[in-house]
Amino acid sequence: MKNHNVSITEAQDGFEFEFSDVFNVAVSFIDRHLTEGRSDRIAIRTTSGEEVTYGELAANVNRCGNFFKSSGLTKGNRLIMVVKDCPEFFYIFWGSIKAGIIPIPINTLLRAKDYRFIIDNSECSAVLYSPEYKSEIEPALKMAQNSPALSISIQGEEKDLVQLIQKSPADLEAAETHADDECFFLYSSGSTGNPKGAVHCHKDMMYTSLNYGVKTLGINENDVTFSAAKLFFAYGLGNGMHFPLWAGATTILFDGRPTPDTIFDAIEKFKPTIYFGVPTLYGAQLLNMEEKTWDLSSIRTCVSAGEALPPDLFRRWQEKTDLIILDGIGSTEILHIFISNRSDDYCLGSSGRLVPGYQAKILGDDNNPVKQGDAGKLWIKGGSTAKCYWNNPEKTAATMQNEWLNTGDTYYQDDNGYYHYCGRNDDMLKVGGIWCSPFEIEAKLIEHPKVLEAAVVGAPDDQNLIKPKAYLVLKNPEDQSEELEKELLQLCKKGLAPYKYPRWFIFQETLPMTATGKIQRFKLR
Ligand code: 3UK
Repeated sequence: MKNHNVSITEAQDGFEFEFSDVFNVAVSFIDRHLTEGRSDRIAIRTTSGEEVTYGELAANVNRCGNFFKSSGLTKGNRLIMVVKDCPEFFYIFWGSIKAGIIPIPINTLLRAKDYRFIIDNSECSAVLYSPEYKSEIEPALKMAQNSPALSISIQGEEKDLVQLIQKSPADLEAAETHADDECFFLYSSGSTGNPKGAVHCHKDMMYTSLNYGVKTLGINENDVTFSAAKLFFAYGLGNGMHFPLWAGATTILFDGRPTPDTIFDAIEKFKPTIYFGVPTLYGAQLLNMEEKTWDLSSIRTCVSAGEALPPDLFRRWQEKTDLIILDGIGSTEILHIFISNRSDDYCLGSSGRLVPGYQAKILGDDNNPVKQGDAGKLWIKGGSTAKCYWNNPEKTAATMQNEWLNTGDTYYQDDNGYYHYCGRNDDMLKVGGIWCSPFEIEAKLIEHPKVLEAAVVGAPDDQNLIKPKAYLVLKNPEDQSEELEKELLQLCKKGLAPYKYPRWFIFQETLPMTATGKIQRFKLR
C-alpha cells in the first residue's frame, strides 16, 4: 500500500506541506483518525438524533467508494451531489475522493435549468440527490445532452444509500492520486452568467483547515462546530466538514431551513463551541432575541462570512450575548476565508488581516498597486486557490493570472493593516465622480432601530447623475412613514460624507437574496 504521507511544518507566514508522490487527501481526513485512536469518538451528530463515530464514518466512506467502483465509475469521473446536510453527504463526498472520483456538491436550491447546465458543463457520470430535489433533477436530466450512467435518489422506499452500500466491502485502498490532482469542484453562481466550476485539488482543504481552521480559529478535537451555512456552499463545507474532520472534532448537521428559531433551538440542544452564520441571519437572530431568550453559553466563537458584517450588528450581538463575531472574507475559488478577524485581534467594520498562507494586493484602474489607504481591486494568492474553472478557459483567463486570483471585490487597507470591504467591483457607485461604497451606506441605515435590512444601489437623478438609492426592509412594516424617512436621512447626513446620503427610500418586504444569503444588488438596479 502507498503511504499517502504529508509532512507539515509551520512557518511564520503559514504552513508548509511536503506531500509524498502518491497522496489521497481522504487518508488524512478520514483514515488518520483510526490510526490516531479516534474510532469511537463522535464525528457527526444530526439534529434528528443520529450519531456517527469516526469508525463508522470510515467504514461507510469505504463502502460508498466500493459501491461507486462496482457501479462502473472510474478515476477522474465526476459525480454531482445535490444532497442536503446529512451523514450520507460525508459518505458520498469522501467515498468518491477515496476512489479517485471527483464529487461536485451543488446548491440544493437551484432550478432544473441550472442543474441541466452543470450536468452538461461538468460532463459528470453520476448524479446523486436527496429525494426532496427530485422534481428539479429529473427534468434537468431529461433536458441535458450528457446522460450520466448513474442517477440515484439517495433516500426513499426503494433505494436507501446506506442500505445500497451495505453489501459493499468496508475496506478500500485509496486511489493513487497526487496532492495537486483534481479532487472536487464547487460551482459558484456569479451575479450574472452561468455558474463556473472551481476546480479544487487534494491539497486545498488541508491548506484551509490548517491556516484558517487551526491557526486562525484554533479548532481542536474538543470543539463542536455548527454552521448555519449548508455544506454545498464552500463556507459551510469548511465549517461543517473540513475543519471538524481535520481536527477530529464533532460537527452538528441540520437539514432544515435555517431560521432564528431552528438555529437557536439546535444551539441549545447540541451545544456547539463554534457557530458559523451569515450577516442577514445574525440580524434576524437579534430580532428574535428581543422576544425570546436562548442559552448560548456553549459557544466560544461566532463567525460571519458571505457578506460584510455591519458594525452595528457586531455591537448589538456583543451587547446581547457577550460574544464577538469574527468577520472574514472567503470565496469559492479560494475555498475558504483568506482575510479574517481573530478573537485577540479584530477591528470592527473590517474583514481583519490576512490569514497565514495568503498574500493580497490592491490594484488601481491602471493595474498598479494603490497607495495604502486607497481603495482598489483586491487580488489574492494562496495555496488553496482553484486551479481553473472547469471547461471555461475565458473565465479562467479573466480571473486567474500567474497564481493570483481577482476576487472581484473593492477593498482598502488601513494604516494598521486591517482590510476594509467597500463593495463588489460592479456594485460600487460613483457619486459626483467619487467612488462610493454601498456597504458603508447600508451599515449606517441599519443603525436605525426600525431597520432590519438595507441595500443601496446607484440610480440616475433628474439630471441623469448617479445617486445612492436605498431599499429597506423594516422590522415592522407598519413603521413606514415620512417621519421615518426624515430620521433616516438625518442619520445618513450626520454620519456619512455629504454626497453619500440616499436620495430615495424604497420600502419592501424582502430583498432579493442568493441561496447563500447575499443581497443581489444588481436586481435592484
Ligand atoms: C463576498 C464578503 C465582504 C465577496 C465564502 C467564506 O462567500 C463565500 O464565497 P462565494 O464564492 O462569494 C465570494 C464573495 O462574497 N464576501 C464573502 N465574505 C465576505 N464580502 N465581507 C465578507 N466577510 O464579494 C467575495 O468575493 O459565495 C465565504 C468562506 C468560503 C466562501 N466560499
